[in-house]
Amino acid sequence: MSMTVRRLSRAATAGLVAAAALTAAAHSAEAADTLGSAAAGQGRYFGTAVAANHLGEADYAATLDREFSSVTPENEMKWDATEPSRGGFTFTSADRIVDHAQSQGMDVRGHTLVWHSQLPSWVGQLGASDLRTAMNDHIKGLMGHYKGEIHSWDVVNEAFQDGGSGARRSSPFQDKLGDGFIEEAFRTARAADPAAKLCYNDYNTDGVNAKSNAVYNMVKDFKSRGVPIDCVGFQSHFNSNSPVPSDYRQNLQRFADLGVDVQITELDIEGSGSAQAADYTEVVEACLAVDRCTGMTVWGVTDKYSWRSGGTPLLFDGNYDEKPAYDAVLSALGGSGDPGDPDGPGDPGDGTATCTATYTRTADWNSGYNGQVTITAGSEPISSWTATVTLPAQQSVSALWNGTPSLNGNVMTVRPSWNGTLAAGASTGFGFTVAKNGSDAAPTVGTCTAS
Ligand code: G2I
Repeated sequence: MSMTVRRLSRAATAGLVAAAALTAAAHSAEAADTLGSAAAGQGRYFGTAVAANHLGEADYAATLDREFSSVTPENEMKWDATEPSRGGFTFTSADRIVDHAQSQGMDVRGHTLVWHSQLPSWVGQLGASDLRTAMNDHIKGLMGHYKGEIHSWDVVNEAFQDGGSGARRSSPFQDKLGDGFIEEAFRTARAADPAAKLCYNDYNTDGVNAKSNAVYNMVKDFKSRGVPIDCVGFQSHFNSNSPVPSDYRQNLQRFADLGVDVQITELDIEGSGSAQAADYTEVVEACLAVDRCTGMTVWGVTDKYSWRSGGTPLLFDGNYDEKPAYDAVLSALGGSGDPGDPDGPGDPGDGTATCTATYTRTADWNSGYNGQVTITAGSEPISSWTATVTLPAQQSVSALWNGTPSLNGNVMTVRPSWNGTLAAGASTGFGFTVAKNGSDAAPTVGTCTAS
């Protein structure tokens, strides 16, 4: 009973907030975009993980409320938090997040129903038949409490092993119930809340590899047998050991082609400055390039509360200031920044447009070689760039592509052809073929200038 009352009052509140937001938007056509509004313009949500115990911090709540359109409780919906003893459900912290989100008109992602980690010890002590019942009861209890209030649930999280085997990870569920536990969890989940999208979620599945192949085969099998699955979550925790894979978009697309939505569920990228911004741009562009990529969630609001302490992997620094990565994401989403913010995107001509140019030899043969210059925008979007390439005296250029060259002796000044406009941190490049004429020396690339 009390659940129904809660739900009705939540729906009513959300409706009022949405109406207020529309009015505000109508009156402030010149206001800066936010991550949420820019993503909405692309038909996507832009979310963040949230911890209930930070909601009382004014800057945290203000940043959350301003920027994001979806929230995922970072820990509060996990099994240890919601059913610490068998049948003893507690939703206090999770309710706090859901109530907060709804009061701001944000959607909620549910994370997570069945996972080997953050599992109370009583679960691991059950025999197979009891465990099966407990798993289904947990799904019904948790999903039932939030029925109709969660846009997507991570039904099963991280059930596959890392490494090349593509095997299932050992867990009480896998070890006692066998491979069928995943399918059973999805069937139970569908019945518990038919309105929620049901996702399988994992990490190190972001590119094409043995682990993602195993998940892919499972999803394909589920779709062919009518097991209810709607989406696959790609956690996307990146750093220098685990960079954004070059086949990220292709991997998202192949899952989408199976007939499921894909979502970027726990995005964070260690690093800083323009390199981090460029990586974020790549991720956002990959999602936008895949029709069924319905939204992105970063794994936290601010660097200071990230689980990767020290890795500064998020979009806001510890003072809640927007990082270059923020500008890059906003810009990649097609949003424009605050005209009063000198470091925001959409401020061309503010004198801070920068770029870098790096050279690599991409092909080599006896009499010639191909060179490639990569142009990367700094922390501001740019609308044009200029790079110079000085060739060793004997050499001459016989072809150039993706740029407009003008030659002065052996100095070649290259400007964009079609590729002048770059988001903050984004890259393009031009290539050229050189006749060596007896000299194998490398050309020198001068400073890149941008406007
Ligand atoms: O590990 C990163 C993520 C990988 N994918 C699944 C996610 O659920 C997972 O999130 C992290 C949270 O960000 C951390 O906050 O999951 C961790 C646990 O596996 C969370 O850390 C735990 C700490 O280990 C506990 O000591 C702490 O009590 O957070 C708990 C609540 O603050």
